[in-house]
Amino acid sequence: MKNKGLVYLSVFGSLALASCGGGATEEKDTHAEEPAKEEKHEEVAKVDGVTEGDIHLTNAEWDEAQAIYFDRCAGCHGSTRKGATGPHLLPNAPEGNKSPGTLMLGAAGLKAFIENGTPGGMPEWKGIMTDGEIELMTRFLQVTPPVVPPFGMAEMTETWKLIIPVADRPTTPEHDRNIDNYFGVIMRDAGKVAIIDGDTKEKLVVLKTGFAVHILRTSASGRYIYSVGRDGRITMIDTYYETPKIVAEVRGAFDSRSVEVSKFKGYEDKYLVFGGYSPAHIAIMDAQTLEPISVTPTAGNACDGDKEYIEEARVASIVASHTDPVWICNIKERGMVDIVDYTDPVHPQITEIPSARFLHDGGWDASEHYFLVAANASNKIVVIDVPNKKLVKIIETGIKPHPGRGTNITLANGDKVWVTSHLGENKLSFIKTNEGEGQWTVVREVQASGTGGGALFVKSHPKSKHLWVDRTLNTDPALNSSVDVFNSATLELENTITMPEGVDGRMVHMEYNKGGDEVWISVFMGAESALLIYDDASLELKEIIKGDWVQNPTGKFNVYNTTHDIY
Ligand code: DHE
Repeated sequence: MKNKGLVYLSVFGSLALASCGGGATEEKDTHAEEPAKEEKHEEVAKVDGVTEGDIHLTNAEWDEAQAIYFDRCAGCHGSTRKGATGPHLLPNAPEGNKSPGTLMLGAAGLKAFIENGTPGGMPEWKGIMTDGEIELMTRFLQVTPPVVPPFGMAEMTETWKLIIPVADRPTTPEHDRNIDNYFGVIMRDAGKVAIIDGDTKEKLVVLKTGFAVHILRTSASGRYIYSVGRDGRITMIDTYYETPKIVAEVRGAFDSRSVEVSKFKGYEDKYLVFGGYSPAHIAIMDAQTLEPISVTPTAGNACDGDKEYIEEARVASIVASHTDPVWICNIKERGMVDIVDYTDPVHPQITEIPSARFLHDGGWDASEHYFLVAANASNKIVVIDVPNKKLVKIIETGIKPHPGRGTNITLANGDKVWVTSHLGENKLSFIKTNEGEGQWTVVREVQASGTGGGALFVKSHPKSKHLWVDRTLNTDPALNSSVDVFNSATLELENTITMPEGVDGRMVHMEYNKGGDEVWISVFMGAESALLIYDDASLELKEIIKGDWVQNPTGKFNVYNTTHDIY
């Protein structure tokens, strides 16, 4: 085998570094760091590929396979292929691990898994990946995986770029628009974020923000929008400008999914927290400039007391408390809920609460006192009492709960419930959150249309009488291209919203406007991307936002609702 370490840099080094710190602000801007990328490729060109036994990949194939793995597989199988919610993909099974090594599966076995998926939740990649890409992955997965190079404070600080210092930014908005009703919309595959005025539906700007942006969060004041993507890059957008601008960037890791800010009184717009997938760590930055302040690795023992030490303990969802100066960071593989006190951001005090393995996504109950998070591969929802830093309960709900941030509604009998959908089965579970009989139990279960799971997100609003549920990952095209709308008091299905003419793809992720009377839905993974805007009372389609710039939109985040955790 030849020099894989060097080649490894081409994805975990240049791909993200080239996209970070270049000061790219407007769509047409180019990245000042392109030469760095070329330098790395020159370095890579010196070696002649990777050979192990009978398996050979050229340099170009190795780079392509890493990029495909990073994009399609790392989320479930881990950046180092040691396994996460999905099994390991190492040539030989580690001792005691029941999943066979990839060499034992061979090219034919791997091809069958990749093409057909598994009942356990692995998608079918045939039709999404080409036959050539699938064949390439069968070779890549049979050779030793690359090693993650170090990425700590020094590397992070090197990528930090303060594009517009605080003193040079406007002190008041340069416009009369209603920032509270701005929407940040992610164009995942284009690596861009669009800022749309929710009142007028005008696109204000489309900004280059990095590879496969995953989520957006807003500062406590609502002024700044932060994006984070699969290249670990955080981009900070200032909405005070007439045309919103990128004012700072930094890369927090090679791969990530989450970012949040300090929201407690006295700490508004002060600190930002970043969750690394690879390397797995919690990084704290200055929320005004993105200057790195500290980094804390998250490796450690698993929650269930079996003394298993987990190196790749990725940081999944993060929420900010409104009642205490803390963030709640969910350490996926270890099943630990970390309550991070940011009063001393250089040495943050972390209280670890053991819960259940494979923590993923979650959100607040209506009181913003309890945080509920899915331990998706354990089929559980974990409830945390945040001010008291205590585990309240672990609740079995169904196969692979996937709530997004969940949503809070009030049932006809007065029960306040937090809702989760499921990826693995057709079930919505309603967990009672207010005091009284049945608190922290599933008090209702309801099925959406058709059969099978594939639901990713649920959404309602305190002013709404509706609960919206997507089915994005269901294999039935009729279901993945529609959204069910339930009466939020009776839980009767009121309507199934189907794809309007001239739009094609899957429906994903609902977001309300500030007033709570409009719902925005993304259409992606099809021939004609769009944003659909529905009237929440009549369920009529109000507007379709389309155009060359609308490219595979995924998450949308209303400034007011995101700042105040309204869902
Ligand atoms: Fe997500 C939230 C991780 C696939 C769209 N996603 C999250 C969060 C995590 C996560 C940890 C919670 C962040 C928070 O609240 O701080 N997502 C992952 C994965 O690891 C996974 C399974 C595979 C991967 O490689 O990324 C994955 N996610 C997807 C998708 O395929 C989606 C539909 C499109 C995409 O971006 O690739 C997708 N995830 C989203 C969205 C949110 C999200 C829109 C934010 C929901 C919200 O309302 O807050």
